[in-house]
Amino acid sequence: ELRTHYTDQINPDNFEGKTVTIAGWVYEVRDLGGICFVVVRDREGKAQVTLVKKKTDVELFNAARRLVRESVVSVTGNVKASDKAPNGFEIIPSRINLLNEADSPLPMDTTGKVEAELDTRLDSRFIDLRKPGTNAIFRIRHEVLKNVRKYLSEINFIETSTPKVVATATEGGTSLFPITYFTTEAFLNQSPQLFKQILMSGGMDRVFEIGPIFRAEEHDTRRHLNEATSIDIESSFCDHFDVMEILENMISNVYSSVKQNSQKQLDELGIDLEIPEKPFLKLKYEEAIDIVNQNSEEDLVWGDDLGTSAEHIVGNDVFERTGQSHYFIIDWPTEIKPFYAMPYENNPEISKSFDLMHRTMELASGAQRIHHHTILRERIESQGLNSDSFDFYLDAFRFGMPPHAGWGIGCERLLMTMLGAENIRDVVLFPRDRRRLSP
Ligand code: ATP
Ligand code: AMO
Repeated sequence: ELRTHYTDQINPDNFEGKTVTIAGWVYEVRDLGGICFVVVRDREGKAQVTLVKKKTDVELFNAARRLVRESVVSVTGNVKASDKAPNGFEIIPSRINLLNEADSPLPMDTTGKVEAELDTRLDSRFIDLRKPGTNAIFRIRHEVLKNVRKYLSEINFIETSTPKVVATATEGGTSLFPITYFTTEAFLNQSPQLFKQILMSGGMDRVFEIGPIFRAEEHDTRRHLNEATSIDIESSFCDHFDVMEILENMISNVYSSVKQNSQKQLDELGIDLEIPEKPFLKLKYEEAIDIVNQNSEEDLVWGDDLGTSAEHIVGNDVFERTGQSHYFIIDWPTEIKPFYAMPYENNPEISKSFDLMHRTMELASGAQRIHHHTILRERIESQGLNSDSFDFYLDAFRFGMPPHAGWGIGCERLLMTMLGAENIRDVVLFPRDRRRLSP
């Protein structure tokens, strides 16, 4: 057997004198002549293996002191309580099985003594992931997604998967990645938008999807990826306020679960997670514009999009007033939202749309959707798109489409804001950006 326990399952109280086998990487070898310490690291932590020369078989002792850092080993031995050892115990080995020796020097340090540049870390992600802090981020990501699934399933959402190779664009503003699909041109999907709406016509009522989205964003920023993971929902017989409530409940729920179940990882990252207070502030677009104009040199007029610096001004203003990072901007001008956003019946200049913000960054956007076929076709045309190429989508609106609403939230942005990461690439295993196509 290569492993009986993770290192964090062993404790001095219950394991004294017991034989265990741990498996992992050689974190450190300290050879003091008469005594040799080998620290083994696995996914959950570290354990010290102690060899006293006089009491150890010569071959075993020599094998231990010759171990190269980051080699893979399986170690069998007896647990002995020790105040001096980390976690209060050490393992006195009877066998050290070298499973795979690592080359040296390593592409980067794993002890945290030398902080590598993000680019170096991403180039050698396999080594970077061995650092407890990096490992913690992706353990928390798992916890986030696990709870997103749990929460949405509990309130009757059905998980779906829709195509990533598609024929049309949905989100104006960002561009598409064209690909060759046999003999035709196709694109990588920017959003499951059209498909999740079609599913409403199919009577699936409430669906969610967690999947990749692709955006040919030209700008190289701390918060844009070219391949991101989107958490999307669509819900029938709902308006935008109903789905905003689902969104804030989901976020609050996810924060609570992470705080409850990932305390070890949060400690590792030095994070004291604050659960956002519900309900989130709902700021009207026109109020946001006023805040920008009152607090800066900018002179925005109704209909302008909020750029990066405007988002900063509004986010900071909201934070100063409420102490909260999360807030909605609602009632956006119809013209600057995608074609599918529903205009208010009594004021069609404004749409039933919203963005969820976190301080200075957009976290999610959503809307109640247009469910009338003719109005939708007109909106597509008025945005300069050819509605014929949307027939596969528009057909679903002709034969019984219920009123519906939904949103999409970027998983990486959710994680980034939760963990206070400086760069979105920190929370992606293998980020895709303008310069990075491998690993
Ligand atoms: P969308 O999904 O609507 O394209 P986004 O999620 O990219 O928006 P943000 O990241 O919040 O939105 O950015 C807000 C606005 O600022 C967007 O219009 C975006 O295109 C623009 N923007 C973001 N980064 C830059 C940049 N480095 N230079 C210029 N414009 C930028
Ligand atoms: P939107 O275009 O705002 O809306 O995208 C939804 C959310 O996805 C995330 N996101 C990104 N994250 C990292 N890098 C990117 N390049 C990137 N682009 C988007 C953001 C963003 O808020 N169809 C609508 C959603 C809906 O209405 O249901 C849509 O795609 O967190």
